Amino acid sequence: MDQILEALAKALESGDSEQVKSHVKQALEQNIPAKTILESGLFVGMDKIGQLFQEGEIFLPEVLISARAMNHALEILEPHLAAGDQALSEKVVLGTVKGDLHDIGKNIVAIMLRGAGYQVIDLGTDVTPEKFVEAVIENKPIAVGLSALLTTTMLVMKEIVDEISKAGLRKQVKILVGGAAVTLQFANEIGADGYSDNAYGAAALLKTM
Ligand code: B1M
Repeated sequence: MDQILEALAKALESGDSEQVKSHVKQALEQNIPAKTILESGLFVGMDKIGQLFQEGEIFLPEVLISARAMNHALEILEPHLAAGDQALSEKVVLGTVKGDLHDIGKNIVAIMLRGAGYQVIDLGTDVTPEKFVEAVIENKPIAVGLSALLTTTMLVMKEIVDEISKAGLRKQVKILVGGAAVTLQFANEIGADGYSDNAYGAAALLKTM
């Protein structure tokens, strides 16, 4: 098991989509749980990419290529990650905030929420506060999920909470925040209802709200 996950992390690090897809399939054939493949293979590779990028060993194009390979891997893993239990009619509006293009974590959160039975309205990346407000009015979700990976863009989360309040919609929706830069303390400071540092926690937390 360790060998295949190690090979998967390495393939992701080198941005080799074909190898990544093949290793993910092999790992599933070996009955390695999807959650383990994600956490002990793909996340390990992605963390290494982040480290190399920070040290100036690799540059944005390489990061982007690995991110694409990660999204291919997620497509294969999605049916195995999402248990797809009872279909709830409740909706969740989800997006990466304005100025931020990171969507891998947000996509995993979407998979876990769908798996928990929520209907996810995924607004994508670089989503303005106005778009979040429009989506709440249009879809009447029970919750809004905000993702941000940058210390600069996490500040937009406060703008979104404020815009939702100004539109008189705050009591209608729970606001859940997450992403590498975000902390529980920050979530409390901006008046969000919940914070999770991972996608599984996000779905579980919503169930308790
Ligand atoms: Co960027 N990037 N990046 N990047 N990138 C980081 C975040 C960085 C930490 C890298 C580094 O320097 N070590 C750094 C941020 C520094 C900071 O602000 N503190 C950084 C930077 C600086 C940048 C640029 C500014 C670089 C530049 O242009 N000079 C630029 C910004 C572009 C923009 O957004 N405007 C940029 C660009 C990119 C790419 C486009 C090349 C690419 C993104 C591609 C894509 O997403 N489609 C990219 C990538 C891939 C990364 C790293 C390497 C990996 C991010 C990732 O996908 N992680 C990242 C380094 C790192 O994080 N180690 C880095 C895997 C993912 C599963 O984790 O997203 O944290 P994460 O999601 C987790 C949890 O956080 C949580 O659940 C997920 C799964 O468990 N979660 C939630 C996420 N959202 C949630 C929402 C919730 C609840 C939980 O509730 C709603």
